Amino acid sequence: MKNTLKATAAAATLLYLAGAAWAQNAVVTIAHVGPTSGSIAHLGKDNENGAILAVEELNAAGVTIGGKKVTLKLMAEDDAADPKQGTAVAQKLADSKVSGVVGHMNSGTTIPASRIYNDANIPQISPSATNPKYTRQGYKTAFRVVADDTQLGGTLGRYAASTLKAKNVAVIDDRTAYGQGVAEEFAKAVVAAGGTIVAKEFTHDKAADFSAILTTIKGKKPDLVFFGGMDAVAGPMMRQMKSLGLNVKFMGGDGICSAEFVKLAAGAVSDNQVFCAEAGGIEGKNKAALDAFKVKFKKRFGTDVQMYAPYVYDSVQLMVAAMVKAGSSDPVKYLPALAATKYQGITGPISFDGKGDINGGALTLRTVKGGKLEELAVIR
Ligand code: ABU
Repeated sequence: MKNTLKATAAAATLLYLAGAAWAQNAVVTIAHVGPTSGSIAHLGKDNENGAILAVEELNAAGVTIGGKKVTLKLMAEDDAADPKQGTAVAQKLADSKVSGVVGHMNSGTTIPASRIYNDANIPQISPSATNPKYTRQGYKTAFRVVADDTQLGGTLGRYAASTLKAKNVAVIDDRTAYGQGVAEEFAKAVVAAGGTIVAKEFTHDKAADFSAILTTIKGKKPDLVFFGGMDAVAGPMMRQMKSLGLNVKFMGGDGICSAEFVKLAAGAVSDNQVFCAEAGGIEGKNKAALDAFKVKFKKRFGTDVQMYAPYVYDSVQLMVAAMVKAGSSDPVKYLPALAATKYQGITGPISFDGKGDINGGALTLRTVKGGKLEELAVIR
């Protein structure tokens, strides 16, 4: 009995102390949304970790908004890369009146969620959704810090036809907003550069057996296969291509440009057979900050950056910088400062055009060599 009373008193003291600390600082809630469950959870978690690191560092450095010290709180949500779950999460965040949202990761969740954030006047920055439609809906709350699929698909299509000299090209997509969009842009660019699309097939984002479509494609004798989709599907697809003897060049957008793809496709990839592009890029001396981030990230989470964690980190940082500049975390007050952002991030300079897209977005073209992704060029 005595011990129970003691424990209760200790807990009450702790709660009182925590409450006192909390009371000193106003709490500003920023949300992050990505698929932290399902087949691309490794990418969702990568993004979420970028947000965690930014919030931890900002809180450690101290954030003052409108003359008041604030504590940032991260509300991290899982949309499982599912459009329905994405809108349910967006509604939850709108009801919670978060100050801003960084996410979602996928175009298929980002686009439907963006209507909910716009209706609730909550600023949203996507660090990785590349379907152009996201910023073409006229929403003042929608921002993107990476290049879009017009740039990605277009650049890859031109590279396939002009540099790799692919004449006959097969295209597969996973029927998601991202996969379908990037594949269409790629095919348009191939044709414009003089190539021929000899096959157009589709699968879905949870598929594991591609033998039927790959057999059809093999019969069309392509010299390159493009896949619009994510690494979790592309890895096994590459292995099945090898099993079928379809040993041609393989290309994809940012969705396959990860260490996870290389791991999943291990043993099926020859040097200079695979080409992909990340929807961002940085060169020269500006790279030092990104390299330092990667070291810090590994130390904090014990894992390497997969893909877009640095873009999430920058998104959180620049969102908070806009609040500081506006002297308010009220979206109505800081949204103009966000739209007018001129931010030097670890991923490069970030400012937005009238649609909310990054000005001068770059791409990093990569190939797989010696079992590792290797940079070929940064293209603007
Ligand atoms: N950009 C590739 C991954 C995210 C998406 O756009 O669906």
